[in-house]
Amino acid sequence: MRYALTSLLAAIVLMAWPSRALANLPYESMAAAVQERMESFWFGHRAQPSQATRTIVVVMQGSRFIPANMTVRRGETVRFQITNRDRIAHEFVLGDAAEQAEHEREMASMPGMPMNDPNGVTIAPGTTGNLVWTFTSAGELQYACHLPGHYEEGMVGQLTISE
Ligand SMILES: [Cu+2]
Repeated sequence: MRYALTSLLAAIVLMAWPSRALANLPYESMAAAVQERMESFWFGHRAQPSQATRTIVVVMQGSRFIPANMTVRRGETVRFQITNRDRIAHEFVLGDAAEQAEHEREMASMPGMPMNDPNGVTIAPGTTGNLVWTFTSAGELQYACHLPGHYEEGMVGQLTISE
C-alpha cells in the first residue's frame, strides 16, 4: 500500500516537473532528487542537526505536549529536543490538519507500525529525541501524537509559522 502510494507520488512528481530539467541527469542524481522532493512538505523539510539555528525544548507528560503552542519564523531551522516523561511511547509529528488526519488514518489501519515518515519521530518512554526541521512557508501547523486514542484525547499542539 505504502509502496504503491510512493510509486504514484514519484510518477506525479516526475509528470509535474519540467522534463528538460531531468533529461540530462544520471539516474542516481535523478532518484536522489525525486526522493528529496517527496520528502518535502509545503511547510518545509527535514534538516541536519548542524543546520539548526534554534532549539525548542518539548516535554511529553501525561499524554500532553508542553508547551501546547509555539511560534517559529519562516526560514528558521529548528531542533525540537523532545523528552518523553511518560511510561509509554509518544510521537511528535509535524503537519497541517490534513496531514495529521492522514497520519491518524494510517496509524489506525496499521497499529504498531514503526514511524518512517520524515516529518515525525517516535520517542520511547523516558528518553529524549530530536527532530530538526527547516520551515519554508508561513502557516498554521500542529504537532501531534497518533498512538491509539492520543490525538483525539488532546495530544496535539498548535504551531504557527510566522513571516
Ligand atoms: Cu502519545
